[in-house]
Amino acid sequence: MKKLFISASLGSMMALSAFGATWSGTISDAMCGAKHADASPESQKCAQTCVKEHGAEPVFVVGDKIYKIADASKTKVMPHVGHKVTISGKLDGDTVTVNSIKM
Ligand SMILES: [Cu+2]
Repeated sequence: MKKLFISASLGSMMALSAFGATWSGTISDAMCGAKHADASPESQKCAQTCVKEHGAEPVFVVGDKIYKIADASKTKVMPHVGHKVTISGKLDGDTVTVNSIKM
């Protein structure tokens, strides 16, 4: 009976992660990566310059992990480059697909 319960809860956990998850982190740029995780005014300025003027890809920094942003989600993160945000979405390998993003 105990074994059955464990496999059932594991199954629902897996279903949940396939369905979506929420992370808190910082939108940075691929050139500077985790350097902008503090979201200080300098970091915000640099990340925005990197993305908008140097064409760096926006990335999502969570702790010491750096995730890519799915192509279809890039327009959603653009207004938040350099900001600390909470993203709800789906993780596929190291690429995040954004459902919703809030500061
Ligand atoms: Cu930068």
